[in-house]
Amino acid sequence: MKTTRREFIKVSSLGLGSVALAGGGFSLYKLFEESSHRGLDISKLKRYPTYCDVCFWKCAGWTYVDDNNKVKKVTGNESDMHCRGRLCPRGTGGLGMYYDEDRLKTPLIRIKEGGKQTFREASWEEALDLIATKMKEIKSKYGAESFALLKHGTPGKHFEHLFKAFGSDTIAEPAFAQCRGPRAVGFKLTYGAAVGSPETTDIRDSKCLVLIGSHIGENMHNSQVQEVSDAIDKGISIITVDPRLSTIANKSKYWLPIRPATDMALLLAWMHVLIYEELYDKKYINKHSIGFDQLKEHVRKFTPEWAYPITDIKPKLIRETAREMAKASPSVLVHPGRHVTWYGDDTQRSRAIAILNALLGSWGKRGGFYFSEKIKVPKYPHPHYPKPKWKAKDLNEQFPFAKTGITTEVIKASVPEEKSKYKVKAWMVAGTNLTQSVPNKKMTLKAIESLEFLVVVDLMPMEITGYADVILPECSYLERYDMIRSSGWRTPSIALRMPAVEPRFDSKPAWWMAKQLGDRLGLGEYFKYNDYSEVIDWQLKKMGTSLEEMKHIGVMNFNRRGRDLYLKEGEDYKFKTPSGKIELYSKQLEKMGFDPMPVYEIHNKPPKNYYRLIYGRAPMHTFSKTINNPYLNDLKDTNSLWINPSVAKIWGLKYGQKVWIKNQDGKISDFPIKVRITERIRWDSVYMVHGFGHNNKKLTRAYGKGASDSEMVTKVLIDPLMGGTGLRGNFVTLLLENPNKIVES
Ligand SMILES: Nc1nc2c(c(=O)[nH]1)N[C@H]1C(S)=C(S)[C@@H](COP(=O)(O)OP(=O)(O)OC[C@H]3O[C@@H](n4cnc5c(=O)[nH]c(N)nc54)[C@H](O)[C@@H]3O)O[C@H]1N2
Ligand SMILES: Nc1nc2c(c(=O)[nH]1)N[C@H]1C(S)=C(S)[C@@H](COP(=O)(O)OP(=O)(O)OC[C@H]3O[C@@H](n4cnc5c(=O)[nH]c(N)nc54)[C@H](O)[C@@H]3O)O[C@H]1N2
Ligand code: SF4
Ligand SMILES: [Mo]
Repeated sequence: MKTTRREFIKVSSLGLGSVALAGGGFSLYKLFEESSHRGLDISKLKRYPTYCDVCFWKCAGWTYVDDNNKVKKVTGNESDMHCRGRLCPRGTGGLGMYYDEDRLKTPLIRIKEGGKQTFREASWEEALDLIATKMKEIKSKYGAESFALLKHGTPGKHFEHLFKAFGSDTIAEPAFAQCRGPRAVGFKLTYGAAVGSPETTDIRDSKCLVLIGSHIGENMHNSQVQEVSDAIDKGISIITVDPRLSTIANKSKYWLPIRPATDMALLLAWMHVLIYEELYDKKYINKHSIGFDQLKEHVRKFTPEWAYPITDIKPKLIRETAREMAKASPSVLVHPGRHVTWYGDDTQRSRAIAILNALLGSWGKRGGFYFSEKIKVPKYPHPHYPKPKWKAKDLNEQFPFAKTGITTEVIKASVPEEKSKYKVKAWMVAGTNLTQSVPNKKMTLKAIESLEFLVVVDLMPMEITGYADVILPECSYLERYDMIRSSGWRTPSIALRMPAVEPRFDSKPAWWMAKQLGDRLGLGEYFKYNDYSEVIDWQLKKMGTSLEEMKHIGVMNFNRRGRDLYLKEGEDYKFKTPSGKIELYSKQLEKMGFDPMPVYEIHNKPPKNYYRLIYGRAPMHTFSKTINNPYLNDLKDTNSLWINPSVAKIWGLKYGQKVWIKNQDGKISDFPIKVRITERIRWDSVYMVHGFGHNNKKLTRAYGKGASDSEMVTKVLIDPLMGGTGLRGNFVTLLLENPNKIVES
């Protein structure tokens, strides 16, 4: 690996330089892919199909291995629509997940030694026996339901099967209430359908793309970035609304540096212009929607002049951008965003985005939103799951539109003093670093303290593993089979992930752990296979292919069998809403006592000397999980705090100076963060990339590098519709001296 690593360092400095020059992840992308291929003759290598696990876009690719079974590189699969033959910088750096020497190497069990707690190495037999015993014990004491599964990604899916067989559907993941839940609910309420993942956004053929915060290019979802890049070449007009000049804002025709937390006012003003200037798609609205008259009345007073003092966006610019969208209609996309849990009124903001798209006639239209199609993977036979007495979603009673588990509600149900309908006593955590990804860490730690048992399945010694009773080391995605990836897309497609090499150390795949536990719990009927490849082969044969064939091609694309990609001229279409129409006015919301049409809510402003903490992605990292990756860490090993020059002047800050941050509740960052003084951020906000500031020393590259935005999120703005946890209601001030030192002296 030595030579590859040396080459990587060279590449990384090159890549970073180019980002600085071109101001964006778009160029980094190309460079990274090209340079990582340099000097390696792949024709001599064996290759195995996989789909990437560095983020959840799941790009299909190939893992290349030499004659000594050394993994040499991962590349994109040419036939795959998620990646179109090219992995993003993170995907290319996925090798680092395999090669990271800090990886968990063996099962670990917490013990007490001389009055102190520590972990000791254990055999798989011992660790699995202990977990199975605890699962049985918890089940007989409190019922299987009180053993919760908190998960994210593919490992979680295998344990989901185990938990359901065991009798627990107390299952939740941060992808809902901390990520795209409000979007799913907002679009479902309006169109009867969600935009899914990958999103059904037809960026490729769009003439105008409106991005509300969504920072594509830093948010590096592969084919989406490529489609934007192509659309830019074709002259797409982009309107970016962001308090920060993001990479994409820099490439946009319009950048609207909005005052944070006021997007709803802008959305309403845009609707006002479209309706009162009669720019909306009348035919589409008449044919497909209900509630237009109410909407028209509702937005009458929301003029651009009304929105100006709220948003800081000039009326002329609001009108001009609304006209720009109308000009492109229906090939226009107001992007629904993805991480949308911002200010607690997020489902309503998503509704506003959905309604704006309806006014532009873009749902079901080329260049707007297309109808995706997916292939169902046949279920491998197993007995019915037992019916649990209660499920995670029963903890959500006060959130009528949450149809799935909410991580924070499961956590709350684990704290004895907190009110909740049912109680949770034990957790399995798989593939989620809860203390970094779920806000209000204090509550999470309180829950953990009260648990009778905690198992963590992870690849790395992340923060969450430090709290476990038992740690199970999963092998990386390059070393394992997983479920078939079936994607809803313009055309259906499937992809295979298979091991390219044996697992390093004493790590194992999640499917194997789930089966072993199932067998120990007397649930063998649910796991009637010796190797997961048998399940995959069975499923693939039912789908008209086989494991053998998929090993050669990696990806199979199918023809569409269902409806057309777009609505035809004059087509009658029944939306899956109660009325069968696009619901501009929502009776469903009204019935439950919520605003049937989105309204603007005033959110707190920063107190004096405090700034709103906003955060986002860096193109070369995924959340907290890649910070220790040797290759990606080479590209970016710390984050910085973006501060406007006028603010820097008040504080007398110099570029690169280290500061500590303190939030409105007195929470101080564990580590200092370097200041980046830039006009690219508004004066009322500071910005940082999420995922840094690791405090587990076992992460040798990531420990103590940069600060954690998650630690600062102590105030959570809950979405009353679906329990989403708005994370952007926190304000920070700066500490120029080391506060920890002051305490010590
Ligand atoms: N490289 C990389 N790419 C990723 C990921 C990753 O970890 N790394 N994660 C993936 C996942 S799971 C998700 S959910 C997506 C998230 O990606 P997005 O949905 O694009 O992210 P957001 O966090 O919603 O948006 C961040 C942007 O919002 C701006 N912003 C902050 N406050 C406001 C505001 O009040 N109004 C407006 N208009 N803008 C505001 C910030 O300045 C920043 O530019 O990214 C995906 N892509
Ligand atoms: N403050 C703040 N909070 C956020 C966000 C934010 O931007 N700021 N973003 C939110 C969003 S959009 C999302 S989607 C969530 C993401 O939340 P998470 O998915 O929890 O993200 P990570 O913190 O990266 O945790 C992933 C965990 O999976 C482990 N892992 C990696 N590979 C494997 C594997 O192969 N097997 C197993 N078993 N484990 C593995 C990693 O080591 C890590 O511990 O966070 C949300 N929370
Ligand atoms: S977008 Fe990048 S990190 Fe995500 S799956 Fe694709 S290649 Fe991997
Ligand atoms: Mo997310």
